[in-house]
Amino acid sequence: MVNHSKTICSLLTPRGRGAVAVIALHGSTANNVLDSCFTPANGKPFATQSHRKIVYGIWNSTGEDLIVFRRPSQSSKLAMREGKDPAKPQTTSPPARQEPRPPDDSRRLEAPQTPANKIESFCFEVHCHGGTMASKSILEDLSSAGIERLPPLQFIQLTAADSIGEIWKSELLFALSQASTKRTAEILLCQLSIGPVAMDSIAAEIEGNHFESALQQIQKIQQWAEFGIQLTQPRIVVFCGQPNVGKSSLVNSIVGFQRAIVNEVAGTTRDVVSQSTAIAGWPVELRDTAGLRESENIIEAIGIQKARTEIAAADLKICVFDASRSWDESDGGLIDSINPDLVVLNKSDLANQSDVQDWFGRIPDAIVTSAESGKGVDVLIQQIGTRLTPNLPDPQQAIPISADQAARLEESATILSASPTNGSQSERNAAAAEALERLLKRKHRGTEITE
Ligand SMILES: Nc1nc2c(ncn2[C@@H]2O[C@H](COP(=O)(O)OP(=O)(O)OP(=O)(O)O)[C@@H](O)[C@H]2O)c(=O)[nH]1
Ligand SMILES: [Mg+2]
Repeated sequence: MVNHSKTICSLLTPRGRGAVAVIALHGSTANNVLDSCFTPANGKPFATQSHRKIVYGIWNSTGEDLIVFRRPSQSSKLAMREGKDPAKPQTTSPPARQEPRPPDDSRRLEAPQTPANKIESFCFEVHCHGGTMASKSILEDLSSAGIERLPPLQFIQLTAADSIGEIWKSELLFALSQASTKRTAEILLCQLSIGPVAMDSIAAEIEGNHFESALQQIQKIQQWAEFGIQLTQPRIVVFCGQPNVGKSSLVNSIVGFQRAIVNEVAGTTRDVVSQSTAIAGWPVELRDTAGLRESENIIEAIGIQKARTEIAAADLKICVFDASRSWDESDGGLIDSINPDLVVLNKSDLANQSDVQDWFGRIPDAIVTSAESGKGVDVLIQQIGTRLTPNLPDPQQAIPISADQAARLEESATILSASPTNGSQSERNAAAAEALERLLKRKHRGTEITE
């Protein structure tokens, strides 16, 4: 387990070039490191720069003009809510009188608010040029100064306020920054105003020992796990079938360029050829595979084995046939062994009407295409989109957006449902605390942060 008693940083903007790159720093030494790496135009050390102030200056090692923004840390946010500027020295007030504690069983369960693994200290964002070199140089300087670099999601989770809603929100923001299509970005943006509220409501129900109600709310969200995960993880669509039926040609036709080699020689595709794309606004990875047949050729046999592995793990299996030849018994065997989600009758431009009718008699919902002319490819694309997302959630429905969130809901629900309704108050409090822990994922973050 890593002990982050030191300051951490992360590149928050997604990979690749952009207009601006954002590097966040968090920890007790962040101000000192910035003082040594950056010269602010206003000449003030960072510990005395106001919160939410944009500080213009020069990054010393590269000479780049950039800005640094001081974000309030969680303890600062609390102070600001109370009307104090945490950057300014505060007059100390006498300690509040301690109320006597009620006996254990009658005490209202408190959600764990400030765990030992949080960083409570300086929090900055460096906004520099969006090219890869600018952020790389800054990150190298920070690393030389002893700041540990973390992946963005881990950084965001560790530095988020320690409420379930805030952590949920930080994960949504991260997912939004990684969204690869407009449709998924719109859904994630909408979730920002729904998910955290829903999670806070669940937490309140658990804290109030209303396990039944919390469970119902969790289960409603869990129903959309598969849908939500596909917003951040591309669905895998596998094209399979006998050799030379036009699998690679169809994949090329869908993505709009010659991704896979196409040739009249049967057995052209050997390895699995993947291509990311979007279908109906959903991120999708198309996988073209080797034609399925018995082969003596060792390389081709390995390719066929890989194809079978891909078929077994696919989210959507598309079995392609050559409609220009007659149906035979082996086609039925192939369909039985693959159990495809969609069947495509390709090479329709070469097929005669009676052959096509015969295929249709056996597979009535097959899609007829010609990769050569493009006919029917739009129907195939539309069918893939429909099959991948048969149901859409209500726009106001909170959804888990990652396998990790879905797993946390599941774990929490398991604890709540195992808690006996007639258990003692302290047992129910313990179950509630455990259920909240699971939602927060504090135990599972694998990283301990201390001041
Ligand atoms: N006329 C016609 N030819 C096609 C069509 N689709 C593919 N072809 C041709 O059929 C041959 C095989 O196409 P591929 O896309 O390589 O077929 P494949 O299923 O990927 O073949 P393997 O990789 O060997 O398994 C090529 O010569 C293509 O040009 C089609 O719809 N109509
Ligand atoms: Mg091929």
